[in-house]
Amino acid sequence: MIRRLDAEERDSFLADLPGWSHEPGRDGIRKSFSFGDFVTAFAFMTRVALLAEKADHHPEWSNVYNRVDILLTTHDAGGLTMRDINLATAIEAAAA
Ligand code: HBI
Repeated sequence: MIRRLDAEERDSFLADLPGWSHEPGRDGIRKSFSFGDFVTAFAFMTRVALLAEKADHHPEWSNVYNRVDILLTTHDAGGLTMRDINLATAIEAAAA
């Protein structure tokens, strides 16, 4: 079982994840992305879907037109783990 990160670890990783913030209610991290239009937003979601599948770690997310809201938390651990940090890092590259 992968372990949850403590607050100090979480805050130090968040410092390197621009725009991501802690969601206390779920002990996860969240970020809202906005793109030029729906198709660009959905293309981003497609890239993230493939990354998630490769990582066997999946986001909780919603899409409204050009916006994509993402929450990352580890269900198996009941909170934030390195799997979430690693996927957020990969998502940042996919958004670039
Ligand atoms: N995604 N966010 C998240 N949390 C999990 O615990 C998780 C997952 N994707 C697949 C997965 N676990 C598998 O290891 C099985 O536990 C379903």
